Amino acid sequence: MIPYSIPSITFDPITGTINGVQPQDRKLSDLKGYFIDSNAYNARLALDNPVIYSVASVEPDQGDGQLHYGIGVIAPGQVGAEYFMTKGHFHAWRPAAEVYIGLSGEGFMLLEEETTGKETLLPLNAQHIVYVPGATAHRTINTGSVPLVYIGIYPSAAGHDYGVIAERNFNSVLVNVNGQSTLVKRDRFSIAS
Ligand code: PAN
Ligand code: ZN
Repeated sequence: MIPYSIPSITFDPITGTINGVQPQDRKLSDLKGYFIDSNAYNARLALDNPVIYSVASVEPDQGDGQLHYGIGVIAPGQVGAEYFMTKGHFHAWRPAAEVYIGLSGEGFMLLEEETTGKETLLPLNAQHIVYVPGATAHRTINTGSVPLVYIGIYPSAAGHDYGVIAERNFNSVLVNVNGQSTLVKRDRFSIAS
């Protein structure tokens, strides 16, 4: 017998579209306060309000043992020297880990452990896997010239805690310095650099 009640899901690894799933867009205006160069942010917003990233989420079920997943698409671009990126978050249920798999494009994941503040920057390109441990803030960053597309798979109970990062942001920023992706401590970054 074929279990028809479990749907077959298809996606496009280049556009990040999941058939039948409406993505949620995050526009530049939704990211107020996240980019370090507020002058560059305001100047860009005065021109237009592009979609910085979108996420198509699939939540098949809730409860113990269940998983949710989402395909993220981050547009290429910068605000000042800082690459387009996600807001980043902790999971509301701190022990919840997550697996990210790069599908297309070029970028990085910035991880920051909550208790130690330890930072890790890992490439997230096609065929890269990044394991995000529990209690670790995670942000995805597009350093390439085409959309960065990835899938994240996490416990259904994980939830999103955006508050801590919205308040204090990550300790470091990933910026383009003479064409090189460079991680700089937030408090040492100067706009002229
Ligand atoms: C991902 C993220 C996605 C968007 O599905 O939600 O990359 O990033 P923000 O949620 O930080 O805006 C995930 O990590 N879920 O847990
Ligand atoms: Zn997450």
